[in-house]
Amino acid sequence: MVGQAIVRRLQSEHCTLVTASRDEVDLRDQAAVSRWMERARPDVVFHAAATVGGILANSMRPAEFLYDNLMIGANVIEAARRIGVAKLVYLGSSCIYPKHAPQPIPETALLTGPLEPTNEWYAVSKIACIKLCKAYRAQYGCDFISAQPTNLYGPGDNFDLEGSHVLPALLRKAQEAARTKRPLTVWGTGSALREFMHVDDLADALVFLCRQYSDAEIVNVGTGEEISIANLARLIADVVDFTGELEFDHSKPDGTPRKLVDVTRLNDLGWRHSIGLRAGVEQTYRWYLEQKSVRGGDQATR
Ligand code: GFB
Repeated sequence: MVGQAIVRRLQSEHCTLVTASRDEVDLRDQAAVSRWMERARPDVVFHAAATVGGILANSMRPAEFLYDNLMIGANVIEAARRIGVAKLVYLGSSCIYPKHAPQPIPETALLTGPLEPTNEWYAVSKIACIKLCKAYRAQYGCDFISAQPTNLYGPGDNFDLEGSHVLPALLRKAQEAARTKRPLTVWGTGSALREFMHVDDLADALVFLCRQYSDAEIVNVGTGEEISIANLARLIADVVDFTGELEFDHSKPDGTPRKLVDVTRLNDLGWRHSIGLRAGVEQTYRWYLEQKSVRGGDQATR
């Protein structure tokens, strides 16, 4: 999802795009990454690739989330240094911050307290690679920067109910509930607060940072606006035209109670998001329905 959005955004820039698809190169394989980097010799790298998933996938596949993301990050960062990449933009995540960080979360909250247990494996891999960028800047003078996006959504998202994040999951479940006239099941209590950003806004922010920012300090990328999961479910029900009951499944975890990033640093640099949540959800829902009709049934949902 993020890689495709960056490609869309860069199409209006004066540059030659080189992408590394999953079929082309396994980023966990150091030799394969080195070979690819030597051949492609990019000037700039946007490092968005990762093994990702929602709260359940994180809890059920801790080894993959830690190992894959450590390897992917270290391989790409080291190969970029070796061929002398002029700029690398590494994507972390808002889950790098402590579970009980002050809200909105400033960049300075990193490593000031224990992590949220449901995503600590993913968070540790992201923190390690953020530190790698910082260390490469200090020791080798590499202009490698690191952005921390908040919860993302948009076209290209994963709609698989086991592995996905909340927003695509609720879009799919609401659509199915409307069709079958059954209740919409929402995991947890609905009280957890989250911040959602459209992936096209993220891509725009990354291109902005790539141009404007060269510093060891990390930068949060978000909207500065939050919503409870219950209200997100209501908004999605409205977009999908689902008028039935919401059911809260208390056997599923809420995860971190609140996760709103402080975007002062990014705003002060001169960037602000432009896609509102409702408009973004409507556009994503249209994309989902188109995919479903093109690919047929559940094929669209991976
Ligand atoms: O999006 P999500 O899976 O990830 O869940 P996190 C957000 C909230 O939505 C949690 C609730 O409180 C979930 O219990 N939720 C309600 C649901 N219904 C559903 C549903 O059907 N599916 C899902 N998935 N959630 C992620 C991390 O945490 O944040 C990732 O696990 C990543 O590693 C991402 O860092 C940014 O926001 O809790």
